[in-house]
Amino acid sequence: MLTKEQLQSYEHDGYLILPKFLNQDEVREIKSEATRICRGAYQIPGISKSDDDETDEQCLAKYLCIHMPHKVSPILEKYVRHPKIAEALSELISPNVKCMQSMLFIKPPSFPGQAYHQDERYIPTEDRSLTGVWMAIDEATIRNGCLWVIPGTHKDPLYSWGPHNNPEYDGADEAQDIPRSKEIPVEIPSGGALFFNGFLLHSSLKNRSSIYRRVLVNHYMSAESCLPWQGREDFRDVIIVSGTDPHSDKGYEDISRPHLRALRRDK
Ligand SMILES: O=C(O)CCC(=O)C(=O)O
Repeated sequence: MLTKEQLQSYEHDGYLILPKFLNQDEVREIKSEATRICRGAYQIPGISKSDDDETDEQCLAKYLCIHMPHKVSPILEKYVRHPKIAEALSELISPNVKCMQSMLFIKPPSFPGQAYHQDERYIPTEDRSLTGVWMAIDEATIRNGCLWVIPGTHKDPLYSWGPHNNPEYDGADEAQDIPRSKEIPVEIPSGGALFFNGFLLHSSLKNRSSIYRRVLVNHYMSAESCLPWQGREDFRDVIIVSGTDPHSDKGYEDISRPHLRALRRDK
Protein backbone atom coordinates (compact mmCIF):
# COMPACT_ATOMS: atom_id res chain seq x y z
CA MET A 1 0.00 0.00 0.00
CA LEU A 2 2.81 2.45 0.83
CA THR A 3 5.42 3.46 -1.72
CA LYS A 4 9.16 3.21 -1.14
CA GLU A 5 9.26 7.02 -0.88
CA GLN A 6 6.52 7.04 1.77
CA LEU A 7 8.32 4.38 3.82
CA GLN A 8 11.59 6.31 3.55
CA SER A 9 9.93 9.58 4.52
CA TYR A 10 8.33 7.92 7.58
CA GLU A 11 11.69 6.48 8.59
CA HIS A 12 13.38 9.88 8.12
CA ASP A 13 10.80 12.23 9.67
CA GLY A 14 8.85 9.96 12.02
CA TYR A 15 5.47 10.71 10.43
CA LEU A 16 3.53 10.28 7.23
CA ILE A 17 0.46 12.13 5.92
CA LEU A 18 -2.07 10.21 3.80
CA PRO A 19 -4.44 12.99 2.68
CA LYS A 20 -7.21 10.76 1.23
CA PHE A 21 -7.40 7.99 3.78
CA LEU A 22 -11.08 7.73 4.76
CA ASN A 23 -13.84 8.26 2.24
CA GLN A 24 -16.65 10.74 2.87
CA ASP A 25 -19.14 7.99 3.87
CA GLU A 26 -16.69 6.90 6.57
CA VAL A 27 -16.20 10.49 7.72
CA ARG A 28 -19.99 10.91 7.96
CA GLU A 29 -20.30 7.64 9.91
CA ILE A 30 -17.66 8.74 12.47
CA LYS A 31 -19.26 12.21 12.78
CA SER A 32 -22.64 10.70 13.46
CA GLU A 33 -21.17 8.24 16.00
CA ALA A 34 -19.36 11.12 17.74
CA THR A 35 -22.70 12.90 18.07
CA ARG A 36 -24.39 9.76 19.44
CA ILE A 37 -21.57 9.38 22.00
CA CYS A 38 -21.88 13.03 23.09
CA ARG A 39 -25.68 12.65 23.34
CA GLY A 40 -25.11 9.86 25.87
CA ALA A 41 -25.90 6.80 23.73
CA TYR A 42 -23.37 4.74 25.71
CA GLN A 43 -22.54 4.59 29.40
CA ILE A 44 -19.49 6.80 29.76
CA PRO A 45 -18.80 8.48 33.11
CA GLY A 46 -19.33 12.25 32.75
CA ILE A 47 -21.57 12.01 29.68
CA SER A 48 -25.24 12.07 30.57
CA LYS A 49 -28.14 11.39 28.23
CA SER A 50 -29.00 14.60 26.41
CA ASP A 51 -32.42 16.25 26.61
CA ASP A 52 -34.51 16.16 23.43
CA ASP A 53 -34.37 19.95 23.17
CA GLU A 54 -30.55 20.03 23.27
CA THR A 55 -29.08 20.40 19.79
CA ASP A 56 -26.27 18.19 18.53
CA GLU A 57 -24.01 21.25 18.59
CA GLN A 58 -24.78 21.91 22.26
CA CYS A 59 -23.98 18.30 23.14
CA LEU A 60 -20.72 18.21 21.18
CA ALA A 61 -19.63 21.56 22.64
CA LYS A 62 -19.19 20.05 26.13
CA TYR A 63 -16.37 17.61 25.48
CA LEU A 64 -12.68 17.85 24.62
CA CYS A 65 -11.92 14.16 24.17
CA ILE A 66 -13.28 10.73 25.01
CA HIS A 67 -10.64 8.07 25.67
CA MET A 68 -11.22 4.42 24.71
CA PRO A 69 -14.56 4.95 22.92
CA HIS A 70 -14.00 1.72 20.96
CA LYS A 71 -14.69 -0.20 24.18
CA VAL A 72 -18.37 0.77 23.93
CA SER A 73 -18.91 1.81 20.32
CA PRO A 74 -18.99 -1.04 17.77
CA ILE A 75 -18.62 1.59 15.02
CA LEU A 76 -15.37 2.94 16.44
CA GLU A 77 -14.15 -0.58 17.13
CA LYS A 78 -14.61 -1.23 13.42
CA TYR A 79 -12.29 1.72 12.72
CA VAL A 80 -9.64 0.27 15.07
CA ARG A 81 -9.58 -2.71 12.69
CA HIS A 82 -9.86 -0.68 9.46
CA PRO A 83 -8.19 -2.77 6.69
CA LYS A 84 -6.28 0.25 5.37
CA ILE A 85 -4.82 0.94 8.83
CA ALA A 86 -3.88 -2.74 9.23
CA GLU A 87 -2.19 -2.80 5.84
CA ALA A 88 -0.24 0.44 6.31
CA LEU A 89 0.90 -0.52 9.82
CA SER A 90 1.97 -3.99 8.71
CA GLU A 91 4.39 -2.15 6.40
CA LEU A 92 5.45 0.53 8.91
CA ILE A 93 5.74 -1.53 12.13
CA SER A 94 5.65 -5.31 11.71
CA PRO A 95 3.39 -7.88 10.03
CA ASN A 96 1.91 -8.41 13.52
CA VAL A 97 0.13 -5.35 14.93
CA LYS A 98 -2.02 -4.74 18.00
CA CYS A 99 -4.09 -1.77 19.21
CA MET A 100 -4.36 -0.74 22.83
CA GLN A 101 -5.99 2.71 22.75
CA SER A 102 -8.45 4.94 20.93
CA MET A 103 -9.25 8.61 21.51
CA LEU A 104 -12.08 10.63 20.00
CA PHE A 105 -11.28 14.35 20.08
CA ILE A 106 -14.17 16.77 19.64
CA LYS A 107 -12.13 19.87 20.56
CA PRO A 108 -14.87 22.49 20.26
CA PRO A 109 -14.14 26.20 19.71
CA SER A 110 -11.99 27.70 22.53
CA PHE A 111 -10.96 24.30 23.92
CA PRO A 112 -7.24 23.82 24.63
CA GLY A 113 -4.59 21.77 22.84
CA GLN A 114 -1.99 19.36 24.19
CA ALA A 115 1.53 20.38 25.21
CA TYR A 116 4.52 18.82 23.44
CA HIS A 117 4.90 15.17 24.41
CA GLN A 118 5.98 11.76 23.16
CA ASP A 119 3.33 9.08 23.32
CA GLU A 120 5.86 6.44 24.43
CA ARG A 121 6.11 8.42 27.70
CA TYR A 122 2.55 7.25 28.38
CA ILE A 123 2.49 3.91 26.54
CA PRO A 124 5.96 2.31 26.62
CA THR A 125 6.81 -0.44 24.15
CA GLU A 126 9.90 -2.66 24.21
CA ASP A 127 10.82 -1.96 20.59
CA ARG A 128 9.89 1.71 19.99
CA SER A 129 7.01 0.56 17.83
CA LEU A 130 4.20 2.71 19.26
CA THR A 131 2.40 4.40 16.37
CA GLY A 132 -0.50 6.86 16.34
CA VAL A 133 -3.03 6.88 13.52
CA TRP A 134 -4.64 10.33 13.70
CA MET A 135 -7.66 10.64 11.39
CA ALA A 136 -9.05 14.09 10.68
CA ILE A 137 -12.84 14.04 10.68
CA ASP A 138 -13.08 17.82 10.24
CA GLU A 139 -10.39 19.59 8.26
CA ALA A 140 -7.56 20.24 10.77
CA THR A 141 -6.03 23.69 10.37
CA ILE A 142 -3.76 25.95 12.39
CA ARG A 143 -6.86 27.93 13.44
CA ASN A 144 -8.84 24.99 14.81
CA GLY A 145 -5.84 23.38 16.51
CA CYS A 146 -4.16 20.93 14.14
CA LEU A 147 -1.21 18.86 15.29
CA TRP A 148 2.32 20.30 15.28
CA VAL A 149 5.29 17.95 15.04
CA ILE A 150 9.07 18.20 15.33
CA PRO A 151 10.39 16.04 12.47
CA GLY A 152 13.22 13.65 13.32
CA THR A 153 12.61 13.60 17.09
CA HIS A 154 11.33 10.00 16.77
CA LYS A 155 15.01 9.03 16.84
CA ASP A 156 15.60 10.80 20.18
CA PRO A 157 15.31 9.29 23.65
CA LEU A 158 12.45 10.34 25.92
CA TYR A 159 12.74 14.04 26.82
CA SER A 160 12.47 15.11 30.43
CA TRP A 161 9.02 16.01 31.51
CA GLY A 162 7.25 18.49 33.77
CA PRO A 163 4.20 20.63 34.50
CA HIS A 164 3.44 23.85 32.59
CA ASN A 165 1.28 26.91 33.07
CA ASN A 166 0.55 27.57 29.43
CA PRO A 167 -3.19 28.26 28.95
CA GLU A 168 -2.85 27.14 25.33
CA TYR A 169 -2.72 23.54 26.55
CA ASP A 170 -4.74 21.22 28.76
CA GLY A 171 -3.32 20.06 32.09
CA ALA A 172 -1.08 17.20 30.87
CA ASP A 173 2.68 17.63 31.41
CA GLU A 174 5.08 19.05 28.83
CA ALA A 175 8.38 17.77 27.40
CA GLN A 176 11.31 20.03 28.38
CA ASP A 177 14.27 21.42 26.39
CA ILE A 178 12.89 20.43 23.02
CA PRO A 179 14.05 21.69 19.58
CA ARG A 180 10.93 23.82 19.14
CA SER A 181 12.43 25.96 16.35
CA LYS A 182 12.04 22.93 14.07
CA GLU A 183 8.29 22.51 14.70
CA ILE A 184 5.89 22.41 11.78
CA PRO A 185 2.09 22.44 11.60
CA VAL A 186 0.36 19.45 10.03
CA GLU A 187 -2.79 20.69 8.33
CA ILE A 188 -4.89 17.77 7.09
CA PRO A 189 -8.10 17.66 5.04
CA SER A 190 -11.19 15.92 6.35
CA GLY A 191 -10.67 12.18 5.80
CA GLY A 192 -6.88 12.51 5.81
CA ALA A 193 -4.67 10.57 8.24
CA LEU A 194 -1.37 11.19 9.96
CA PHE A 195 0.69 8.16 10.99
CA PHE A 196 3.34 9.05 13.59
CA ASN A 197 5.93 7.27 15.69
CA GLY A 198 5.47 7.16 19.47
CA PHE A 199 8.75 9.03 20.11
CA LEU A 200 7.87 11.92 17.77
CA LEU A 201 7.36 15.18 19.70
CA HIS A 202 3.90 16.56 18.92
CA SER A 203 1.46 19.08 20.32
CA SER A 204 -1.63 21.05 19.36
CA LEU A 205 -2.85 24.57 20.11
CA LYS A 206 -6.17 25.89 21.32
CA ASN A 207 -9.09 25.87 18.86
CA ARG A 208 -9.30 29.52 17.77
CA SER A 209 -11.96 28.95 15.12
CA SER A 210 -15.72 28.59 15.26
CA ILE A 211 -15.67 24.98 14.05
CA TYR A 212 -14.93 21.73 15.83
CA ARG A 213 -11.72 19.80 15.32
CA ARG A 214 -12.98 16.25 15.47
CA VAL A 215 -10.26 13.60 15.19
CA LEU A 216 -10.20 9.85 15.80
CA VAL A 217 -6.76 8.67 17.02
CA ASN A 218 -5.91 5.01 17.54
CA HIS A 219 -2.62 3.78 18.95
CA TYR A 220 -0.91 0.61 17.79
CA MET A 221 2.37 -1.29 18.30
CA SER A 222 4.06 -4.49 17.20
CA ALA A 223 2.43 -7.61 18.59
CA GLU A 224 5.93 -9.00 19.30
CA SER A 225 6.53 -6.43 22.06
CA CYS A 226 4.96 -6.81 25.49
CA LEU A 227 3.13 -3.74 26.74
CA PRO A 228 4.34 -2.81 30.25
CA TRP A 229 1.46 -0.43 30.96
CA GLN A 230 -0.98 0.40 33.74
CA GLY A 231 0.90 -1.62 36.33
CA ARG A 232 0.99 -4.81 34.27
CA GLU A 233 4.00 -6.58 32.79
CA ASP A 234 2.07 -7.13 29.61
CA PHE A 235 -1.20 -5.25 29.21
CA ARG A 236 -3.52 -7.67 27.46
CA ASP A 237 -6.56 -5.52 26.67
CA VAL A 238 -5.44 -5.35 23.06
CA ILE A 239 -6.91 -6.04 19.64
CA ILE A 240 -4.82 -7.82 17.03
CA VAL A 241 -5.44 -5.96 13.77
CA SER A 242 -2.84 -7.58 11.51
CA GLY A 243 -1.01 -10.91 11.45
CA THR A 244 -0.83 -13.09 14.53
CA ASP A 245 -0.10 -12.60 18.23
CA PRO A 246 3.09 -14.30 19.48
CA HIS A 247 1.74 -13.83 23.04
CA SER A 248 -1.75 -15.23 22.40
CA ASP A 249 -1.16 -17.99 24.98
CA LYS A 250 -1.47 -15.27 27.67
CA GLY A 251 -5.06 -14.65 26.60
CA TYR A 252 -6.87 -11.32 26.52
CA GLU A 253 -8.45 -9.12 29.18
CA ASP A 254 -11.16 -6.49 29.32
CA ILE A 255 -9.61 -3.71 31.42
CA SER A 256 -9.96 -0.29 29.78
CA ARG A 257 -13.10 1.74 30.21
CA PRO A 258 -14.09 4.81 28.23
CA HIS A 259 -13.53 8.07 30.10
CA LEU A 260 -13.33 11.79 29.52
CA ARG A 261 -9.96 13.45 29.18
CA ALA A 262 -9.19 15.77 32.09
CA LEU A 263 -9.60 19.37 31.03
CA ARG A 264 -8.03 22.58 32.17
CA ARG A 265 -9.68 25.33 30.19
CA ASP A 266 -8.83 28.96 29.75
CA LYS A 267 -11.64 30.75 27.96
O1 LIG B 1 -4.95 15.78 18.62
C1 LIG B 1 -4.38 16.34 19.56
O2 LIG B 1 -4.62 17.49 19.84
C2 LIG B 1 -3.37 15.59 20.37
C3 LIG B 1 -3.29 14.16 19.97
C4 LIG B 1 -2.19 13.44 20.62
O3 LIG B 1 -1.45 13.93 21.41
C5 LIG B 1 -2.00 12.03 20.26
O4 LIG B 1 -2.73 11.52 19.40
O5 LIG B 1 -1.10 11.39 20.81
